[in-house]
Amino acid sequence: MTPRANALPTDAGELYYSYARPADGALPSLSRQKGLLGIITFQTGFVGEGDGAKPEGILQIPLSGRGDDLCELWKTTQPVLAGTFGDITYRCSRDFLFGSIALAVADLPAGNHGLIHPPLQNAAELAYQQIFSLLDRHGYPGLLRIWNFVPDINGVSHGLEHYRQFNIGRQDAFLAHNRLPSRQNIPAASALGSVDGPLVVYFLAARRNSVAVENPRQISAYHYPQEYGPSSPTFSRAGWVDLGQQKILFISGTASIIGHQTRHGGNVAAQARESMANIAAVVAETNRVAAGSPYDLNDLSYKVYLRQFTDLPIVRAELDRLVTPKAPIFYLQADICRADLLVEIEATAG
Ligand code: 3EB
Repeated sequence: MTPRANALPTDAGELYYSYARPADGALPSLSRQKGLLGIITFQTGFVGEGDGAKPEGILQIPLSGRGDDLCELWKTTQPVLAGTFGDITYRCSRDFLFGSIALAVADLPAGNHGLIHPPLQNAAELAYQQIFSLLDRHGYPGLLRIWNFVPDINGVSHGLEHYRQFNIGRQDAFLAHNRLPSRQNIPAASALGSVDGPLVVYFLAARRNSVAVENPRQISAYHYPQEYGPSSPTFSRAGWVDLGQQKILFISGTASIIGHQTRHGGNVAAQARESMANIAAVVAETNRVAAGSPYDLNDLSYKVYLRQFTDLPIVRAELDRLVTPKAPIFYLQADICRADLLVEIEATAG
């Protein structure tokens, strides 16, 4: 039997994620476990060992530090090798690659025309160019999921908001690597604001593409009109991947947007409900297009990013009404890519 186009071999390694709260000082030992692809911590402060070294495999995202003291772990069942490629640090198994890149954001001359690109455009283009070069070089073309942390995301320089600068550079890199003609090449993503520091991007890739899923209640982000910036954001609403025994659903950061417009400005409870209605629509769409057992909201693990961390009780009350208490929900403070958005929710199942 010939394998389906999006299926990995049936003996493919499996991919596991979890949100864990390591005991004080236990993070370094977690980073030494077998099959570890990556650990992400969102806490500020020291995560190293006695000698001051930060253990390999731990990525620290420069957020405000307000939020659940959890880390995100990605593991596989296969042996893992570590490497670097340009500014990227990665770990890979036969079937998967987890990587991260942190690029200082500076006014640098870009391209060979002596033009100065806005700093976040520059950094995004360089980061994504390096990511695609690595994936092409090592044969993991399927970018399954990507998380973007843009410093001062709603700040403005060179007359353009940092997020809008970022979108230009990101789209240019997709175009340069010929990744836009097929909409199946567009990954699920989240984009949040970090405190001042580098642009940080982390990602999961595989030997094959996931199936991109869009949301019928929303215009595809890559078709947003120019009122949101000169280049549209390059991400899909979700990606579903068939690994043989295992199927994984990655739902992108999801906000209170209908069509292309923000809804419920200033009302975080209504924004949380609308975001969950969008996630429910993406789940329904996945169930329609993907050949697997149907998902529902109770099958998902969630990460919730709040612009104002004091909104936590309001948002938690909304989610607790919609999702089983057994579902892992991880709350973090971060700025959101549109200045009028108060909450963004991402979800994963598998
Ligand atoms: C939106 O739907 C909300 O630019 O990669 C969510 C997830 C959002 C990913 C991105 C942006 C991104 O437009 C914002």
